[in-house]
Amino acid sequence: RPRVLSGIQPTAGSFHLGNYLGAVRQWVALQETHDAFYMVVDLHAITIPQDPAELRANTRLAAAQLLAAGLDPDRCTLFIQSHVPEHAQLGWVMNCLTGFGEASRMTQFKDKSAKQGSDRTTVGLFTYPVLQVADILLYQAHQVPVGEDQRQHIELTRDLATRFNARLGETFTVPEPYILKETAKIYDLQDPSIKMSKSASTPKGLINLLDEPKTTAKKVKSAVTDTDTVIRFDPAEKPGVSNLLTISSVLTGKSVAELEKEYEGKMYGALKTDLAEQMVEFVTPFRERTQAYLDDPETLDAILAKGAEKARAVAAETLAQAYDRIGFLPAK
Ligand code: AQP
Repeated sequence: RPRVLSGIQPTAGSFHLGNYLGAVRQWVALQETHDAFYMVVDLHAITIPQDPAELRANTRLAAAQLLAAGLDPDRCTLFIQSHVPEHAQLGWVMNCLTGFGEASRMTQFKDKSAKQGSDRTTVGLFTYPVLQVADILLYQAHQVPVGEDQRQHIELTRDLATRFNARLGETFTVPEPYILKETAKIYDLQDPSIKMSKSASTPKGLINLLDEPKTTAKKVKSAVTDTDTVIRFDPAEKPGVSNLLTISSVLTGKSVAELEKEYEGKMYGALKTDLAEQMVEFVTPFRERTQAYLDDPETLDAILAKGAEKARAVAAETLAQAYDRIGFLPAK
């Protein structure tokens, strides 16, 4: 079985619809066909300041949401990044292999640091893509299911794996991004020119999966469309409507072409009302399942402990091989 690896941040509150459609949904599907490793990336979360109690709670919350979304601990390995110390260890190695200019070209860092200002931007945020390289290479992943915003980081991973292999001998699998075209980028409901994102979206433009279903329905109904009336998939001319069609297509399992046909001659309100209903149908059981995992932290922690053990076995083997190639003297 080919292997996949991906991660998600333990965000305060809730995953958003972009996280789910762009990444987590694919994770659920891939556990059937791949040897799948998925993690909550708490090491990445501390690139910005975190309250310790909240970070702990958000880490459990993220794991609970992943299980609620359909990850099955019998079919995949689900773990917390900091439970596997090899991530930080290989992360350092990768830092020493990365050019400063190369890291400086990462557009996510440029965007985020420009917003935060240099005094509030940590060196950790700067090297976070390099830690991500280590995350992926430790598991010899063939594919990395992510949204479009992560493509550049997967490219960096390929470059560093190739560089290490060329200098020190074949060690790492060079991974491919796994990005589904249709859902690679879900857009903000209020400003469909930007991606839906926890840091850039306005509250009304961001669908949090754990919001009250009523709030979700309201946000969908007040989504920005355009002054035309035709329901047609045309991301350049009609980004708002196209975004709604994409979301509805995934939630109903109908193709966008089928939906276009269904809404022929109908107004935007019809699409929004239906989508609001589809969203409520999706988030209601998702919320309940998440809560059930949160109500039983012992079971949740046991799943994560088992996941960490499985992950560590793989990560330790890769790290030992990398350390050997580098020339580190083995501890006796
Ligand atoms: N709008 C999106 N469309 C498609 N995929 C998306 N992803 C994020 N936003 C979209 C994908 O979700 C996965 C997890 O990303 P993350 O851990 O970076 O989660 P996040 O920090 O909550 O994502 P944000 O909202 O994008 O954070 P900020 O605003 O801090 O940048 C990834 O695979 C990502 O591609």
